[in-house]
Amino acid sequence: MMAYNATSFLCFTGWHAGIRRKLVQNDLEPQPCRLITIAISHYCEKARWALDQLEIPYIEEPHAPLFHRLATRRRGGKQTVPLLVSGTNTLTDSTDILQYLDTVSLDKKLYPTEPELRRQVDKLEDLFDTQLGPATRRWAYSYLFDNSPLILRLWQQGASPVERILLPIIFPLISRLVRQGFELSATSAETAYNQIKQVFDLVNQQLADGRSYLVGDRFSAADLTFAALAAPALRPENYGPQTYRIEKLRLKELPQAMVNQLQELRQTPAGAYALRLFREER
Ligand SMILES: N[C@@H](CCC(=O)N[C@@H](CS)C(=O)NCC(=O)O)C(=O)O
Repeated sequence: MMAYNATSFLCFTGWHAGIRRKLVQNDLEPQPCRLITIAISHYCEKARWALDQLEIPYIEEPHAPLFHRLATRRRGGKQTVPLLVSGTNTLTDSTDILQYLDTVSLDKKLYPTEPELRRQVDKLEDLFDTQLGPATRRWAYSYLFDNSPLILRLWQQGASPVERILLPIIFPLISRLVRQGFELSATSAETAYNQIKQVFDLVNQQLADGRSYLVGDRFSAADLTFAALAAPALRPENYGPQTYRIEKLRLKELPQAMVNQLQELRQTPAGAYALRLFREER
């Protein structure tokens, strides 16, 4: 666990200094943030990366799919993860989480203060959240979903022993929900791949002038969101939690058509950019 610093202290909002003083006097330290996740989820990776980037201490609580809903409901959340609990605050969307963390972080920031740059970051983050994230997930599931043992293995990662044991029993139900929800079909991989390429093209254009980051001259929420949500189609090193291990699929376990598209995406300027961010900023 990372060292506590001024930033991390503020993550315990709305616990102001007076309350903390009382707690310390009583030998009680405030609790770090709690991040509820599905371990392999790329939206969860987005929130996790932000916490790591801002050096805010947190405890991750990973769940298997469907079981995560018990955890989010208990905290008054929605059906999706990530969900962040910080003091009396509960944040139920990755972008809300990043914005919240940015306000409590004193030294490091994910959003520029200059209004025009901030507008550009918000616009890109929204595009990646709404277009890229769903497309990379649908693309990956389209290729992998027929391989039930592999999907089961991925979904069991980080989950408690009880969830790991129960998951195979409810797996047929979840896989039906996922197939319907993401409209997986013989053509869905191709459709999703084209959507990914459209977003990559836009990022290629943005990077064409040789800039180091998507907006301004610093790493921002736009870069982080792009790299995290592109990850299922690039399979970068350094993806995932720092406090426990998740298994990385080897390319030889993946269907050849998937590997071919993945290699193509890796070779685009946008793909190479996301891989660089995972190497240098993650
Ligand atoms: N807009 C949400 C999307 C999060 C999302 O789609 N999470 C997925 C995991 S990748 C999820 O929780 N799916 C499980 C479910 O819907 O039950 C965010 O940015 O946090």
